[in-house]
Amino acid sequence: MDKVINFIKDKKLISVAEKIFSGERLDFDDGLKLFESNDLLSIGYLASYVNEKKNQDRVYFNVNVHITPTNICIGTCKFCAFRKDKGDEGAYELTIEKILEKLDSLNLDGVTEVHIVGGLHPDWGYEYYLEMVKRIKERYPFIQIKAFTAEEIKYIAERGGKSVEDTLKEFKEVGLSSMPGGGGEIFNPEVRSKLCPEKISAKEYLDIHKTAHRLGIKTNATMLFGHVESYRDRVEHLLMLREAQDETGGFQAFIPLAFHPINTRIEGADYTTAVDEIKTLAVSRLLLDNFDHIKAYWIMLGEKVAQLSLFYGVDDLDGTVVEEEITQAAGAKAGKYMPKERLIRLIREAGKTPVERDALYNIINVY
Ligand code: V47
Repeated sequence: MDKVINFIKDKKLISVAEKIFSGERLDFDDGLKLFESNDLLSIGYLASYVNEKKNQDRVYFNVNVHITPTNICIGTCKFCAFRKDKGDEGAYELTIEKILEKLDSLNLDGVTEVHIVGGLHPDWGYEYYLEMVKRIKERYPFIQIKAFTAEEIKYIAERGGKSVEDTLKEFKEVGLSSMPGGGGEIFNPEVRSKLCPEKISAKEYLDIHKTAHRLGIKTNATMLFGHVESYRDRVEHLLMLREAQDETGGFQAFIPLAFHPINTRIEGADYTTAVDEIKTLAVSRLLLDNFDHIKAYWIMLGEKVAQLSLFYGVDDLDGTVVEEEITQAAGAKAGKYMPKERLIRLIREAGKTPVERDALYNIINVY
């Protein structure tokens, strides 16, 4: 490893590299040094070293579709370009019949996951959401339902006058397979109150995920980056996730979400850059030593950065993603759909082995 250490240009990273090579856990200061460094190749080398120990040359991907049942939302998150009030132009709400029709209209051949998130609709009750999951599962028993952020679960539970635990138990019974990581944003309370003052706190987000884990429901975690947060906020966010994962082990993947500025209400906001995106993915790989998977969401990163990230600690590409709406509203440039063959090619040309997985990381095929 001495030879490798000689190649590290940013000498502040040497002590971090030594910890990584000796298997020692990184701390807050290490995380900050990594984010503050522009020695992207060294950070990438380290992240790749850690990833290859965990995942060898495998890169996971999935064949999935997104359904967003409504954009009407009582929340007012400033980064969200998707939300509408009832009666606004472009506001929509899908009945369960319409959701099923929409799914019927998509080519579901080989689809293993439906990803469902949407607004907090002022009129929808507990039973509506439960029925939605039940009817989708009845119609497509072969598709795993990854649905509802922690924020939505809390809202649904409140609508039904139930605890989060009872709600999750009931949703699991009717077909909920796992939960997405949306709503993580940035945990720091000051930043959170600037971005989304009405949203559940970091503690609530983590408690809901931990409750799901204890009930055998796997979840993902996210961090929305590139708006008004600092590197310190990012490190704090990642270390809070690592601590929660130490407790339950129920997180499957971490997904850094690159902020998109169009139609949002964040002053002076701009798109993230490739360097910041790649660095954030790599540092996430290094700090989250207890997460198996770091996922590049190509819808937000673009196909090219997502592919390059496979050299910087990423082992998971989500996914074929038909019908994504949230990023489209905020100025997505990447497109809406990626054929499976293209995902396989992106992974192969990075010299890695494409592994198709379902929502629970069961292996469907190795290419
Ligand atoms: O919670 C909202 C984010 C999330 C913007 O768990 C924005 O497998 C960028 O969580 N720019 C929803 N991001 C998406 C999400 C997700 C996506 C893919 C996979 C998984 C998973 C989860 O999108 C929201 C919010 O954090 N978001 N507005 C925006 N302007």
